[in-house]
Amino acid sequence: MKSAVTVSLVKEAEGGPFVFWHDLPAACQKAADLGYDAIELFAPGPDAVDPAELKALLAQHGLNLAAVGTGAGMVIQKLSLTDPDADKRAQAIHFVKTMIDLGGPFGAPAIIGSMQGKWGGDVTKEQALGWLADALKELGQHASQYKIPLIYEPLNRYETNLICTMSDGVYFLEQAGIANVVLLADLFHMNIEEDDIAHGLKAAAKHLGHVHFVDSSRKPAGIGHMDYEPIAAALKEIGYDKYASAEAFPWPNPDDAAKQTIESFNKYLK
Ligand code: LER
Ligand code: MN
Repeated sequence: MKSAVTVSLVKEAEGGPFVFWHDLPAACQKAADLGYDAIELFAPGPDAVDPAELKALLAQHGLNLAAVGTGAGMVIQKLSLTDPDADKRAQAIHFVKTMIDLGGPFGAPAIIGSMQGKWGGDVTKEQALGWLADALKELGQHASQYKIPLIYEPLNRYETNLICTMSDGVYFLEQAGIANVVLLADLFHMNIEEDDIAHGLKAAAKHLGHVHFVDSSRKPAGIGHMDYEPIAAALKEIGYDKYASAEAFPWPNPDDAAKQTIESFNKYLK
C-alpha cells in the first residue's frame, strides 16, 4: 500500500479536512521529509497549478501525484453532476474533464465526491442516479485515454443521499454498467454509514481504488476511536495495494497531522 497526504489550494474550503494548505512547494517538502509516497491535490481548477512546475516539484522530492479532487467545482462554482438544469450538468462534466486532464499525465485519477450532488425537490432519486450513471460513464471513458480510472466516493448521509455505502456503490457501478470507475473508501464516511467497516471494504474488494485514511472524528488516524486492526486485515485480505491518503483536519496543526497519519500508516498499513 502507498501513502499520500492531502494539499488544498482552495481558499473557499478552509476549515475542511485537508492536511496541508496553500503552499504547494512547502507541502511537498514536508510530505517528502516524513516519507510519504505522494500528495493528493485539491485545487480550485485546472489552471491553479502549472503542470511543468508540478512535475518539477514532484521530481525534486521523489513524490507521486496520488489523485486530484474535483470538489472545488461544487464549493466555488456550485456545480453538480445531478443538477436539475441540463446546462449546469454539462458544465459540471466539463469541469471534471479538465481536472482529469490535469491529473492524467501524472497518472493521477480525479475524485468525484461532493460533485455527485443530491436528489430532492423536483428531482427524484431515480433521475439523479440516472444522470450520475451517465456522467460517470462519460468521465470514466474520458479518463481511459490516460490509462487511469475515475474515482467515485460514496459520502455520508449529511453530504449526499445518493450512495452512502460501499455495497450500494458496488451495486450501482455493476447494475448501471459503469466502466473504468473505482470506489473510494473514506473511513470517516464509512464510520457513519457502514455496519462494519471491514465488511464494507471487503464488499468493495475488486472495485476499490482509493482510501481516505482518517479517524472517526475526521482528525488524523490514531487520534479517534477507529479500530484499525480489522481495517488493515480487510485491506490485506483483498490485496489492496493503492493509496491510503490522509484526508483529515489539520489537527492540531498541519505538521503534526501529517506526522500522526504517517505514524499510523507505518503501524497499520505499510
Ligand atoms: C471528499 O473526499 C470528501 O470526503 C467529502 O466529504 C468532501 O465533501
Ligand atoms: Mn473523502
